[in-house]
Amino acid sequence: MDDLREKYLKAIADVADEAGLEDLRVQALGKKGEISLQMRELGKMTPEQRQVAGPALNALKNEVNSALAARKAALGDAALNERLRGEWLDVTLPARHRRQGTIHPVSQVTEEVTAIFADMGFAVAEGPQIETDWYNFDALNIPGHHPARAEMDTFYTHRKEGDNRPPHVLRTHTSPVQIRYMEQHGTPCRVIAPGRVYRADYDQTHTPMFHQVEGLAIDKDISMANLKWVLEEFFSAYFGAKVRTRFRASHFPFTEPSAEVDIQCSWEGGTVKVGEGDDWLEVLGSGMVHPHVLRSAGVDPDQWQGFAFGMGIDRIAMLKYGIPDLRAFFDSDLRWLRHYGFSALDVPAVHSGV
Ligand code: 2NL
Repeated sequence: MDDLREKYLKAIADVADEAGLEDLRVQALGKKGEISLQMRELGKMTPEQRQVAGPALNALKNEVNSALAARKAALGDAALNERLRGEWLDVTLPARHRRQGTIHPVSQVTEEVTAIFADMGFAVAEGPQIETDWYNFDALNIPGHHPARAEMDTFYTHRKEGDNRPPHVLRTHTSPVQIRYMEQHGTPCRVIAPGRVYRADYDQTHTPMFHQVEGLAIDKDISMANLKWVLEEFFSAYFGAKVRTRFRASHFPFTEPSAEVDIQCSWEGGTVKVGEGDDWLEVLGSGMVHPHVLRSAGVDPDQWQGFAFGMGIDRIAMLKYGIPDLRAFFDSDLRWLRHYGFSALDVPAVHSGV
C-alpha cells in the first residue's frame, strides 16, 4: 500500500497536463483502478484484517484524491498564466485613429444664410429641381430668344418622339420656388429659396451644379430702400460689420429697376480678402419684381410690389473661407477641407430663428 501511495503521489506531482492527470485518476481510482481493485478485495478478508486494511485504503484513496484535486488546480492556474502571458494587451496604448465626417462648407453656409434671413422674418421654401419651362423661364419674363434658354446654357430633358410639349429643364435658378410660393401663399410675403441649380458650364469659377439662395418680399409699399437695408444687414451679418457694399444699376428680365451688389475686397498674392482694400467683387443680383412676373404668379401688380434678389452660395462660401477653386467643393476627395479649417462638428453658432 505504501508502494501504491508513493507511486501515485510521485506520478501526480510529475504529470505535465490535465489529460495525463485524468489518466492517472482512472489508473488509480477508476472502476478497474489499482486502488479500487484493492478495495474490492476487502470483502474477501476476515473482519480483523478488514479492520486494519479498510481505514488504511480509505485514507490512501482520500490522499490520492486530494493530490489529484490539488494538482488539477495547479495545472489550471499554470494554463491560465500561460494564456495571460500570450494574450497580453497594453490598455495604455493610444486609441486607434478614426476618421470623422465634417459638415460640408456649402451646407454650413446655407444654414448660416438661412438663419440670418430667418432673423429678419423671411420664411424658407423649397421646390422641384426639375421644372417646367413655364416656371423656370416664361413666368420670370425671360423671352424665348433669351440666351439663357439656349441649349448651350440649360440642361433640357428629352420628350418621346412625336411629343411636342416643351421639355422640362433642370432649374437654372431657385426663382421658380418663389413663383410657386406666391401662388400658394398669396401676398404679402417674405421668403427665401436656397437650393441646387444647374447650368451647362464648367471651369474654375463654374460647376454644372451649384447652389443659390434667392429672396423675395412683396407688400403694399416695399421699395428699393427696403432691399438695400435687408442686403446690407445680410452682408454685415455674414462677412462682418465692417464690410462695405456698392449698388450698381443693372438689368434682369425679371426685375425693373435692377441692381447688382458688389462687396469691398482686396486682391493680394492671387487671393481675395473680403472687407478690406479698394477692389469690388460682384456677389448678388437684385431689383424690384417686374409687373409681368407678379401677374404670372397671380399677384396684382397694381396692388402689390416688392423686391427680389439672387446670389450664389458656393461663391460666398469661397469668399468667406478663402477657397480658390469652386470645383473642389464637388470633388469626392474632401481632405482639402481640413486645410481650410473645416473639422468635424466645428459649426459656428447660427442665429436663432424668428
Ligand atoms: C443673379 C441674379 C436675381 C432675382 C434673381 C427674382 C425672383 C423672382 C422675381 C424676380 Cl420670383 N426676381 N430673382 C432677381 C434679380 C436677380 O439673380 O445674378 N444671381 C446670382
